[in-house]
Amino acid sequence: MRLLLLFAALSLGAAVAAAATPTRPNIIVILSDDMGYSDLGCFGGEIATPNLDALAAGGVRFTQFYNTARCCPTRASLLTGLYPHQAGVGYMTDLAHYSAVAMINEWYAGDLRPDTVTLAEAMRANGYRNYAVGKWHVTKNIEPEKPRDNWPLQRGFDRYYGILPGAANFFAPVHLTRDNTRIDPKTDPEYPAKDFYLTDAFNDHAVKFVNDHAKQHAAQPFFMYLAHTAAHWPMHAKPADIAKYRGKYDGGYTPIRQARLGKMKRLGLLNPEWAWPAQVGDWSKVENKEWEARCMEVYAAMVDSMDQGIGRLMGALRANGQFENTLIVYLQDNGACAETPGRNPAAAKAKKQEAGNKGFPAMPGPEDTWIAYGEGWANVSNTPFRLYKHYMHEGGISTPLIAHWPRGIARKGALEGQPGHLIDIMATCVDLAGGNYPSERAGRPVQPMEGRSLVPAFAGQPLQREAIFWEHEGNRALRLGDWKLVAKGSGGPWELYAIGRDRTEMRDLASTEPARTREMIATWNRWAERTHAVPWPWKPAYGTPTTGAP
Ligand SMILES: [Ca+2]
Repeated sequence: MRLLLLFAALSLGAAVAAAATPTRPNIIVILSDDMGYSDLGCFGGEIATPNLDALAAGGVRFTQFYNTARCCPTRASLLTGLYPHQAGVGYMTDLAHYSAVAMINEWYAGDLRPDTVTLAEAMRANGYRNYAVGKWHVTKNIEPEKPRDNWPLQRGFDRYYGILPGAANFFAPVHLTRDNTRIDPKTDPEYPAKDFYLTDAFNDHAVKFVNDHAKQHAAQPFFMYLAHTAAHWPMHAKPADIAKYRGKYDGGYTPIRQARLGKMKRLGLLNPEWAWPAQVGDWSKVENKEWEARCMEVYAAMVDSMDQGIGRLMGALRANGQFENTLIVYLQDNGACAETPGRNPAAAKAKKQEAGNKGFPAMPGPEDTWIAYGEGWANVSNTPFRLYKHYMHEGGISTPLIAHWPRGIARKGALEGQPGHLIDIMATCVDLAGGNYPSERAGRPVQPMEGRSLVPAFAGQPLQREAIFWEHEGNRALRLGDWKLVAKGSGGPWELYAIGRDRTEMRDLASTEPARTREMIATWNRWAERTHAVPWPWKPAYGTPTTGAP
């Protein structure tokens, strides 16, 4: 059976290669930031995303694709094809995040390890030219006087335009970098935008790199990594985009969530067996409803703007005759974000004194605000799942994945239900590029990639996978077939869900399936030791029982 499946996969790859001119596709991986599972129109949302919806209609949507629930580990995992701890980013890159924990070993050091190969380095080994645009966030050395060995150009990319840390002011980013040079968006002669907006700048540079490539390197296929900061806080958007959503969210959380549930049902994204938790947040008790509704208006505008720019990128590919043979993969780096910047009046006041920020209750949107959209809207964004960014429950780790490639994907508009993970992107790219995965980097052996090529799944063929694993901040999980083991907090008890019929994680079966639970815990323990997730810096130490999750 395995041989037959392997043969089927190889035949598919060969058929794809034979049909293509040039034989290998360009590949563009688009990653967005801090968005929920049902924000896109093609996943049930009310936000206008016609371009991503068109990619979905012409390609395949993976409905059970997973990230690592947080910015840094997701990027480290995506870029290396490894679990984040193996890549050296067991937690975050930003040193401020480590103030509460002991940084105990090299696997939590917060910089890509030298014994890892990035997507660009692997694609270069296959003859591709490589472009990176957007948020990097896989090195702690973001200042120009620091070592640049983990900046994009030193990790295989030929061109780069973006920000090196994890968040930025969309109108005036302070860490904007072109190739190896820090630049000021207000005085950049190469991109003299009158009304600078970061999402536009990213999409415009993606278009520029595609056009330049067509002029200068047409004989070579390209790989592009386009990592948007939309829709990560601060809620910053252009007035015309915000105006499109004015009044749309005045009814609060529940009507929008109900509308999403209805649309998801129609799209075939909800299993009728699932129950779902009650809405988080009571609109009747929201004090400043106009402010709260504006948060979501701005969030929607940020996503809308990103989609508009992706449309311009699609247009550039079409104009260059590249659209048919470019694989575009879209996914999100973690679930919706319930973090609280700008939502606490006292903290906002301190921020105002520190940085001239108007803070609460200034209306979100403009440059001089720094506000997150909050837990109520995050819960709506993640409809129908529980919890958020940071957590290993489905609201933290679930992402839409759209794969669009006219010449290589025939199942237009299909939903693909096989689970997949970020680690699979490396395996997929290497598979399509020619199969070369470097065994050494700078004379040192590199860790082999962990993932599985998604190419068979593009055609509905099975992936040869046993399990997928997670750990972040002591939150942890294991997905094995239709079962999921998950825990919240470093001392939190393990929960077990029959994820096929309960993806919303409403019925914990750990006590009724003790043997299965024990076996899955043992499997997770073996993975955690092999990939260096343990020993971990969290308290309590792993395995120490507590009376409740922190
Ligand atoms: Ca993120």
